[in-house]
Amino acid sequence: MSDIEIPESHPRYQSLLTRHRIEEGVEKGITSRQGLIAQGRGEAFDYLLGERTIPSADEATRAAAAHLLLADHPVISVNGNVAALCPGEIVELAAAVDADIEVNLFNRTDERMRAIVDHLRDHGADEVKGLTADGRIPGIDHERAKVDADGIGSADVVVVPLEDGDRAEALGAMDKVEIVVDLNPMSRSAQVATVPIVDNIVRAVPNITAHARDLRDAGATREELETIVVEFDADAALEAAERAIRAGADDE
Ligand code: PTJ
Repeated sequence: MSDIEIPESHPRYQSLLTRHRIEEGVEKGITSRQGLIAQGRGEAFDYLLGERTIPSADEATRAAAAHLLLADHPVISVNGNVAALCPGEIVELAAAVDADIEVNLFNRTDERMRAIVDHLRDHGADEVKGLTADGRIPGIDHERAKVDADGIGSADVVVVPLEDGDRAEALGAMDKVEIVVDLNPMSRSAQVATVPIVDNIVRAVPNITAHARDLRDAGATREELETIVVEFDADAALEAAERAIRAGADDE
């Protein structure tokens, strides 16, 4: 990831770096132009959250790590924004929890699919799924329905960052465990997620990896992981995030 010409001590460094990555993603044909708008929407929520991981998001991230360690076939879904913002971190997470990576796009074109697959390979991914597209998610009539049968099609746990709501709903209807990363706790995808992580993707992905490594290094048993999963309360996490955002707005 190329750097920007401002010092890391700049108070808006992270935010400016994130913008730069998205802009560069559009220039490279990885991110859609709609992705710029989605990023702007996310930034507004992040600003109100204080651009930090709130405690309820950290708890959700730990529950996500436990789900991924328990999974038989976990898959991380990647779109144009995720590929631009944290490609190396996605590859690291996949390695930490033995997950597949699959590209799945709302604005799907062959060129963007290939550009994203190549970009992820440049960041260390061995295999990237999504180009075969021999499976379909029932109940969706747009390009996001297209999945690999041996990828998202047969996954038991799917990480779906920055998603629009209807695929999130359809994956839930297929009885898959869904880990959603979305800065808007009121979005449909966050609302239907098994585990909603209300945090910026650039913080959430490395944080899931760190929790997964900690749990593994501590020798967590299946029973202990299952307890973390069962004790996680998605509604409470969404309420806590909404409260934090409203408090941030009141402070302005
Ligand atoms: O690459 P494609 O073609 O698959 O298209 C991807 C986008 C993101 C353009 C598409 O999925 C889309 O339009 O998404 P939405 O409906 O705008 O939803 C994106 C959600 O992600 C919104 O709720 C944003 O608040 C949230 N979001 C944006 N940036 C971030 C974020 N959440 C976490 N981290 C971010 N950096």
